[in-house]
Amino acid sequence: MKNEFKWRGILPLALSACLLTSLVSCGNDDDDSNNDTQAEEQTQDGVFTAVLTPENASVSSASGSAVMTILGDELTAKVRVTGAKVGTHAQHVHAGTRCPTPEDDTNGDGVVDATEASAVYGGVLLALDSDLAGSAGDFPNGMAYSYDESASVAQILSNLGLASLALEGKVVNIHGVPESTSLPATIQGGKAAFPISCGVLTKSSDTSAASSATTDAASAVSSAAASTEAASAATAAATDATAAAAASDASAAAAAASSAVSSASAASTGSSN
Ligand SMILES: [Cu+2]
Repeated sequence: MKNEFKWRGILPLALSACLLTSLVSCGNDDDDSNNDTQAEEQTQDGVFTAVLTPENASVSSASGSAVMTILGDELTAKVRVTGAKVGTHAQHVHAGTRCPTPEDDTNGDGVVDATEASAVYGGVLLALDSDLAGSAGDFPNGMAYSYDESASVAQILSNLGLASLALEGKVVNIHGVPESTSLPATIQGGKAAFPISCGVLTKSSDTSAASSATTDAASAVSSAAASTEAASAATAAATDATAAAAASDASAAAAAASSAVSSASAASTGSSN
């Protein structure tokens, strides 16, 4: 990545070739494509959710959800997957704007392989691994998993050489079937990168309510900090509010935030007696 960046001023043609290359490869953690259109986008605060539905339904029944929240400098990414096959599942935010369909099986072998899929969902924007801010982490594995990581937006931008992180409309894709999976010999891109589940990130319409609820809960925590008991009650409620906000459920977040405020004040009252 750093090398690609260094080349930018010197060898624009070489960079174009790199981008073209990264567009048709996937499942590799270091395969971060950043393109110039990114520079024109702005980092968007908010909650972005994708419903993950099976790709290559003859092979995969993997489904789930991805919820990505940007609040100030923090990006939180939560992915839930069930129905996958055993093994490691590379998962990324891709730069494209739609998920592959059976019509994208350009070689007609009955599946949309990693190479065919990359032509649709684009290169890797962000690897959802255990090192969300960098590219040295591990991907989740198993037939069902919950992934939950957060990182500094500034650090992500710096590490990936991006000007902004604009998630709305981008694609979340889950990869990977075991080598034992029976697939046509004509597939390209390998089984580890084979696309199994996909969804497009849409911005929750109610994020302002959700994020202000989270802010309310956070301020309840700080105002209750004088009392240990109050602080722990408020922290628990604030966690609920944050979780609800991340799930883009503004009313649940607001309810949890108000419960944070009331449990904080109740506990303060209790502890001052
Ligand atoms: Cu990917």
